[in-house]
Amino acid sequence: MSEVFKGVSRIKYEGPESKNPLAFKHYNPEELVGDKTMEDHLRFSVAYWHTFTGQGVDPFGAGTMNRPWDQASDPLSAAKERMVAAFEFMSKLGVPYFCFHDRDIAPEGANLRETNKNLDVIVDLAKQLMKETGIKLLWGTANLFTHPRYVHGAATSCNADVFAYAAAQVKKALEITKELGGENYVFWGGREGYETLLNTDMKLELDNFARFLHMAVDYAKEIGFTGQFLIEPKPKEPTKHQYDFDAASVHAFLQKYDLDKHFKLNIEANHATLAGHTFQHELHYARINGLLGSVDANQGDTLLGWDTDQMPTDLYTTTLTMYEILKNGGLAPGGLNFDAKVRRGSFELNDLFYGHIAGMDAFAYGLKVAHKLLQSGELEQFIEERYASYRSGIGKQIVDGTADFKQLEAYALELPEVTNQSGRQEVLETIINRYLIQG
Ligand code: XUL
Ligand code: CO
Repeated sequence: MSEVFKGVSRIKYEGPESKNPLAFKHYNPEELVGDKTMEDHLRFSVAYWHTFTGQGVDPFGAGTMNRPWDQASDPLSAAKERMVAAFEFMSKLGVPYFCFHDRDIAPEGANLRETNKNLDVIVDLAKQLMKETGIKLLWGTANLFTHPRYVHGAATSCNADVFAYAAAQVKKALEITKELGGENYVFWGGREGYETLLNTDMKLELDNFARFLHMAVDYAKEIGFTGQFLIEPKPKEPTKHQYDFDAASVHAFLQKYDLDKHFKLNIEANHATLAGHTFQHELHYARINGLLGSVDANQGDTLLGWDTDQMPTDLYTTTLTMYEILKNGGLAPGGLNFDAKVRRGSFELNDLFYGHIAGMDAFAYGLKVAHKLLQSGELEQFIEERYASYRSGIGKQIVDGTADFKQLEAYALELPEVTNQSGRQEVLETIINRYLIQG
């Protein structure tokens, strides 16, 4: 297929004053922030499904997207044209990584054998294009939610045949992820959950889910796949209650089933808010538990109660996200994957560039601000002082584990009235605003 994104050349950095919608205002890949380049800090990835496969369908309306590759005569030819166009787009955008589900890149055939053959054809093409462009695979995954066979779940289905089919699909997805040098492998369990407990054996489903993940770990070992395994929490949608509800519930699950050494988390902004948390809460919880592996970068809409997967443009959130990522020592081998789609009304091809440039600039800006904020140590200093009572006296005894209830009672009985200090939330929010405005 000839050039698809005509009239667009490699997107360049033009600086904050630029008004060119096809230029970066803040993302300057080679620019050093601290000891790393922006490119190395941010590890941007394009999500194949939203950007190349999504057609702008919603529950009330048909697709709206102008996507020349969808005009091809048959699904396999469309998949090839789509892949070539994807690499043209990603090269012009200058992103180092992409991510896919098996079914985004190649169509299902009449049976699993044919489907796997289709995948092999497209994986060969992807391999060649990756070699030509230098673009790498951040992660692969299997789509265990679209096909009607997964109506009752995949690894948590009530039907053992479905469990087996899902296992075969993940086996193949692991093989192709390895083949393409994928640095991670993601499990997102959109159908792993239930609609009603009236028909659900929750204990068996959870045990089976763990069995499935252990099998994946064993198979990865067997074939020598050394990428990082990631679980992506989400509380609901499409299933009413999803088992991987949020970072804390996945953490408990991993610990219970002895999987915590093998998995980290892929935290997604809009999933955090659906779970009633801020994005920063989920990132922070994962980080302090050594589980922050990768990020699906997007944003929701406070007025809408579902996963709108919008391009992340909110600078406050990108700043606090990068603050957590810097405190995590970065994300590698994970990255920032734009699990985000342009709005249904943004159906022109160039909207794909505008959307990604907006997200990349918002994260580059957030990175710069978060770096300055961290260097200043203003927030850390405040928190350190706030907890000073645990560094000496009775507080130190509590932390060292040498105090017990009887000792604490004796101490409390002798205490004069307790005095507390202000949490000064507004002062701290003003500090963030100061750095945000300065840029
Ligand atoms: C769905 C979602 C998925 C995962 C990969 O909400 O985020 O696209 O990122 O399966
Ligand atoms: Co996601």
